Amino acid sequence: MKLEELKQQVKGQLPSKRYEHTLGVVSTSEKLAMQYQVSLESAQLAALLHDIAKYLSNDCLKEKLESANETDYLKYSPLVWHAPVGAIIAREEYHIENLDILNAIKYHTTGRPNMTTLEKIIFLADYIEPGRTQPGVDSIRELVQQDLNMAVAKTLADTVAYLSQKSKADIHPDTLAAYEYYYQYL
Ligand code: DGI
Ligand code: FE
Ligand code: FE
Repeated sequence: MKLEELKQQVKGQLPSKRYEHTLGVVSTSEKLAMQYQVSLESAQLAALLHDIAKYLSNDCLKEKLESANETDYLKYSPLVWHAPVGAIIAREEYHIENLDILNAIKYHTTGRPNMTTLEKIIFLADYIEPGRTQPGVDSIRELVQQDLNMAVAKTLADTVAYLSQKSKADIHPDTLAAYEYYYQYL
């Protein structure tokens, strides 16, 4: 399928605000892919599909996780569920077979230790796309130009700090493991 066709399909699946966010993630990922020599097409596909499951009900997300034997996610916050389910839908409904693209979608919310360059790009682009306004985002926008690992480390540090102040018990183990792994680059 051509990228333009896929864009129209995704546009039909998402509310307009979320589609705008998605286009922001696509353009940010494209720049980073060129800068860090990753396949442009992989970056575009992963970015376009990363939040495809964002508006499914928790019941529907739960069902998808159960049928894919990914029930560990059910022990943790539903806010994270759309990421692994997005990867399931990308494979089943959009026929994406490339494991790097599928993992970039799966881990876009939590991150994980030792990410591939594509995984880091999608994780960061989601956090810094032009529509984002959270505190500290500008310093990550600058860091990303210099050092991808340091930018990932700072993003995880900010996310863990934000989540700890909200509800400490609710941080996904992948987020914590990623934070511990990338801490070395801070
Ligand atoms: O889907 P987006 O809004 O574009 O962004 P996202 O997929 O990065 O994350 C959505 C929400 O998930 C955001 O409010 C932060 C939260 N989040 C990220 N990591 C964790 C988390 N929430 C919990 N409970 N645990 C996490 O580890
Ligand atoms: Fe998301
Ligand atoms: Fe997103």
